[in-house]
Amino acid sequence: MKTLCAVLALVALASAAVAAPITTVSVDSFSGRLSTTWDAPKSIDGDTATFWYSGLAAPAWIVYAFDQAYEIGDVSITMDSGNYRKLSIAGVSVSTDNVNFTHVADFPITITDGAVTTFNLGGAEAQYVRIDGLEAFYNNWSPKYATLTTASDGKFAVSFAEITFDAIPEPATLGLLALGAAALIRRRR
Ligand SMILES: [Ca+2]
Repeated sequence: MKTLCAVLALVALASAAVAAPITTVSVDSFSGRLSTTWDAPKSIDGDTATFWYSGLAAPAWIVYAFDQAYEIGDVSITMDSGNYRKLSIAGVSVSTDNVNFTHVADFPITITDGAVTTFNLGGAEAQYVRIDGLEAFYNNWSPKYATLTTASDGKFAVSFAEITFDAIPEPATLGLLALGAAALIRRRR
């Protein structure tokens, strides 16, 4: 019974540790700059009413930087409301030196006003995460999805309101938690 309790305690601790929001995120660089109203840091200001708009300058891309390298789990993108060009496919790459980027995957993004899309990077190590706008939804003339190569007006642009990143705790952290749990269990005996 005590062993079962110990195992359950460890599982609970490990589960609780999975969601670890990275709060030290900054915009390292980005494409386009149509207006400071839609500047790139607006995508990490915690306000879903403000958004980054890449401007009419293909390709549309943005790089986020953390204070150190993390193993990245969930990434969530919140769509802006009312804008007529929205990111609908995000190409995601990671880097530890901001020079060599490794492509992780392309993720479809829900473009409904205010929609939150969460995808998982599977623990990819990154101090820098690059988002490439591969497809945008346009609803100014006739609604359509356009890619860099299919945009008929040659003015490809994307936008989104917020992005957040979660870190997967390192094994060392989990080890410390396990030691703490073991110590607690021992004290109770
Ligand atoms: Ca915002």
